This record gives sequence, C-alpha cells and structure tokens, in this order.
Amino acid sequence: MKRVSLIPYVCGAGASTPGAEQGSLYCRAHGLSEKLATLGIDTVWAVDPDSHWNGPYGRLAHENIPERGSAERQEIVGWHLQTLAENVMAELNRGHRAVTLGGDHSMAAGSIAGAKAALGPDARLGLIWVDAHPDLHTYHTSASKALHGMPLGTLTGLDQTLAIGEQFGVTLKPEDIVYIGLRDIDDAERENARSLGLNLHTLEEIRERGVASVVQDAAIELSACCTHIILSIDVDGFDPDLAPATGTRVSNGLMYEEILPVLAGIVRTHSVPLIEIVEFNPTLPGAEKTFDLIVRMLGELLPR
Ligand SMILES: [Mn+2]
Repeated sequence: MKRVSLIPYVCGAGASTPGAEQGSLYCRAHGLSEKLATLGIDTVWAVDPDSHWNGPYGRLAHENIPERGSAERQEIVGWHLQTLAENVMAELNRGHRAVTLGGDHSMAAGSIAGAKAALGPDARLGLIWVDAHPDLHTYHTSASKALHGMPLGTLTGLDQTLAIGEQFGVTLKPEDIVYIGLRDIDDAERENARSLGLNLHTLEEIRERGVASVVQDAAIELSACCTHIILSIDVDGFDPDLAPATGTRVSNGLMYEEILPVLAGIVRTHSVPLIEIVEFNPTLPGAEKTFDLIVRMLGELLPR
C-alpha cells in the first residue's frame, strides 16, 4: 500500500478573498492525519505548514498583501508554486502518493508541474478538475487578475503567468482535461476553451446524463491515452451547504454521493499519484463543516 504524503500550500495570494492560506494549517491543527489514521489510512505531513507560515512568504506576506496584478503579489505565489512543485516531486520520487492541501487553486500549476517532473517525459497526465469554475484565464483575459483563475491557462500553454522554472515546463493536452461541476464561466474563458478545442460542459448539462456515468466514461477515455490521472478538487465544486468555507461559493453544486463514489473507484482502478484539495478558507463561516467534508472525502478516496 502506498503511503500518503500530505503536502501543504500555505498561500492564498492567488485568491481575491483572503484566508485560503490557512487551509492546511487548519487541517493540521485539527488532526487530519490522526483522523485518517482512525480510518486505517497512513499519512505523513511531508512539510510542516507552520514552517511556511512562519517564513517570509507566510503570515507576514499575507498580512500585508500587495495588490492583485502586482509583481510583488506574483512573487509570493511564485515562491509557493516552486516550493510545492519541488515537494510533490520529492514525495512521488520516494514512492508516496501526494495529497496537496490548499491554499488557493493557483497551486495546481505547481503540483501538476511537480508531478510531471517526477513521473518523467513519457508520462501523460489526465486531469479530472472538480470545480465551479474552469480556471482557464490568462493574465490578459482576467478582469480580476486573481491568479487562482489562471492555472489551466498556464498548464494548457495559453500563457506563462503561473509557469515556474524550466525543469517544470509542462503542458497538459486540452483533451486530457475533464471538468466536473462548472456553473460559473466567464465569456473570456469560453473563448479560451474554444481556442483549445475544449468543451466546457456545465454541471447542469452533465447532470442530464448523470454525473457518475459521465465521470466513469471520461476516466475510461483518459486511461486509453494517459499514463496517470490526477484529481484536482476545488471545494467550491460542491454545494455551499457541504463546503461553505470557500472564497467563491456558487449555488447548486455537487452533492457528495453524486461524485465521491465514482472518484474513489477511479483511485482504486487507475494510477492516481496526486490528489489535491483546494480553496478551503477556514476564516469564513462553516470551517468545521468544510473540514468534515475534506476528512470524509480523503477517507473515501484513499485506499486503506
Ligand atoms: Mn478552482
């Protein structure tokens, strides 16, 4: 059985609403690893989130956050992305499964780059992206300049806003991306998707066919061409009743039973080296409820 490394991303500077930087700190302080141990799941914190929180890009940087779109703000996110990529690479290289805990969704540009670097040039990564938002902006198309709206803009090669060092150069093929949960899409993102030949099916559309069967079919298609599947789960993909403590809530989200069993089946039957859970903002109301969802999700996703 693969051991699981918990890897924190102690950064919320990619989001407009402050607080996501504290997500992994909350998970650690509230005993995520211990709770998973009671379910028979062996995890270890690869990095102490406090060490990042107490560093120059942690609490100090977040308490005096530079404005969105500034080079200073980008520098904070850049440090965290680089560090996350290195940590994911190191944990995969020692044979562990990586679970990254956010932090805002800009982190996907670091975690996925790190996974690609560890898995090597022959690896082709399929991505299941659970989210209310496609996060497919470029710096140019984003009105808010919030970096958490851009990870897939960078990972599909539309621009380089969240790109890190050469070692981590990575491009996902648009056809290897599966979106589940979309309900808030900007026109510019639709345009970007069109330019990539990528379909942005909304959750409402997917529900017509049944979420589980859409995800199941998508996994079968991915496994025909991809060597690995990555799960990137933004808690705002879920209904706000289940995950209230997140910065950009959108109503009518995924219900637990609609999506978790099928994702757990994918983890059991495919190579899933990286699972990430993002946009938990424990400074917002409903932190406890949202943390419970995260524990329950990881308890079901991670094999015993
Ligand atoms: Mn997101």
